[in-house]
Amino acid sequence: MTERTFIAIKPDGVQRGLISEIIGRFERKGFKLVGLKQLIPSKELAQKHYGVHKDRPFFGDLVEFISSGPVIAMVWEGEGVILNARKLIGATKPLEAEPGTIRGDLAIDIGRNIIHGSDGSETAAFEINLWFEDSEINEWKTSDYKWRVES
Ligand code: D4T
Repeated sequence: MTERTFIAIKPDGVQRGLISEIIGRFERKGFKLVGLKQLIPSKELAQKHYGVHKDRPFFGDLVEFISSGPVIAMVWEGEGVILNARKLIGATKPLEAEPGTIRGDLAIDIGRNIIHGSDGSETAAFEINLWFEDSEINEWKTSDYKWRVES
């Protein structure tokens, strides 16, 4: 099923110069970028985004970290993109993430795990709506679509 997911390169990924490396993996897989912007998230946005973790001991540090510098916020579209993006990203703890995944290849620490991806369809809808206006998301077709998806 064609669906959309919210992906964010966190401040550590941006500072470490990993934007093109990360975006390239999603592009090469064949997913389509339909929304992209750089912003320094407000504390309020970070708190809403991580609202499910508000009672966890790491919540304060997490909000502080996410709002500490520029983030690349993106919406990616494609067949099964929500679950597949989580596979490309790898486990939350980078030392447990398999080699070949983004976190498995590029990160060490859970508090500096460089990328976020929505974990299900409801979360994806909530997060896309939280980070993007409808007018910031583009409907388009790649010219080589038929070489990626039989249709
Ligand atoms: P995100 O949401 O950032 O893509 O991460 P995950 O979906 O893979 O993992 P999560 O929601 O369980 O954690 C959110 C975020 O909090 C940080 N974190 C998490 C942390 O700093 N310490 C911790 O003990 C946990 C569990 C890392 C990711």
